Amino acid sequence: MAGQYRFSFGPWNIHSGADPFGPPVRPSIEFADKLPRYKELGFDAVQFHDDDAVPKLSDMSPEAIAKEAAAVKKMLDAEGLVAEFVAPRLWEDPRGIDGGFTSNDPQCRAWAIDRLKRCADIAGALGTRLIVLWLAREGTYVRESKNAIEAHRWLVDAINQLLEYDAGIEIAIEPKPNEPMDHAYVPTIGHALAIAQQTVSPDRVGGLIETAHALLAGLDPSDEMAFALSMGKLWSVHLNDQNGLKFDQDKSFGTANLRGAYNQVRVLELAGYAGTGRFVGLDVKAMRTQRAEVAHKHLANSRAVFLRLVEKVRTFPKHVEQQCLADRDYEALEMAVLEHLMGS
Ligand code: XUL
Ligand code: MN
Repeated sequence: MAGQYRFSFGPWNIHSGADPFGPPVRPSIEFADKLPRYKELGFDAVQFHDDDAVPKLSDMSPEAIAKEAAAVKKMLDAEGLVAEFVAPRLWEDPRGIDGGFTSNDPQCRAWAIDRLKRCADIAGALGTRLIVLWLAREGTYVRESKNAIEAHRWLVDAINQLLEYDAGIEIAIEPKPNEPMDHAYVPTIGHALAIAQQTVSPDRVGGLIETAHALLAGLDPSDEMAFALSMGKLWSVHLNDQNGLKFDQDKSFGTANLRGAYNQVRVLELAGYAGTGRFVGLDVKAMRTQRAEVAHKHLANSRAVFLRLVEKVRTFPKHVEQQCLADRDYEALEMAVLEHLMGS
C-alpha cells in the first residue's frame, strides 16, 4: 500500500532574501510566526538546525539548552507539528572556520564534538531521533592545508562519539561536493555510506540526498537516491532544483528540470518511500525578488509539483513501459515519458 507523503521544511526556507551581494529585502520573521505557516502550506514537520531551536546555545549550559528545546517542543505540539531532524550548524561559529571535525586545531575539533552532543540533546527534547550532518566546512580551499586521510578518520571518530553518546539517535549524512569549500570531503552518497560502514554502528548512519547537491557533483539525483534506497538508507531528502553548475541555487522543485524531478519522484515511488514514514523535505529558497506577502510560494509550489508528479508516475501506462523494455526500444520509452509529462 502506498502511504501518504508527509512534507517538511526548515525555518531558513522562509527568509529575508539577503545574498552575498545584497542585504535583506524582506522583514525577517520570528520563528514563532513561521510555525502557523506550516499547516497552511500543507507541511507536517519542521527541520531544525540546533540554533534554530536554541539560538544562543553556545553561551548556555547543557541543562538550559535542553530546557529551551523542550519549550520549542511545546510550540510544535500547539501547532500539531513534529520535528523531523536537528542539524548542527557548525559553519557560522568562529571555531568552525576551518571545519569542526576536520580542523587542524584540536580545540576546534573538541568543540565540534561537544556541539554534536548538544545537538543530540536538542533532538531528544524535540522528540526526534534523526540528526542530519551537512559537513559544510569539512574540506579544503587548499589541498595542502589538511591531511585528508587523517581528516576522514577524524570524521568517523566524531560520528562514533555521537553514536556512543546517545544510543537512540540515527544520523543522516547530507553530501555536497563544494560551497562553501572548494572541495568537500563528503561529496556524494557513496562517500557518505562508505563512512557509515566504518562507524561503530553502521545501521544507525544513513543519508539525506539534496537534488542540487547531487547535480553540483555532476550526478543524477534519482540515481543517488536509488543507491541509498537500495540499502534502506535514504532517511530524508532535500528536494529542490539547480540550473547547471553554479552556486547552490535551491530553486523550487521541478523548475529547472521537470523530467529530472519526475525521476526523483519515480524512484521514491518505486521504493515505497511514503510508506516508510520518512518525510519529503523541501530545501527551497524564495527568489530575492519576491515581495514579503508572496515569499512562501516556493514551498507550496514545490509541494504541488511533487504531488502532481506522483500522479504522473502512478498513471504512466505500465503496458507501454513493458512493451518498450521487451522491444529494447528506449527511444519509444523516452517519447512515451515525454508525452505523458506533456499531457498528451
Ligand atoms: C546547505 C544545505 C543545508 C542543509 C542543512 O547547502 O542544504 O541547509 O540542508 O544543514
Ligand atoms: Mn539541504
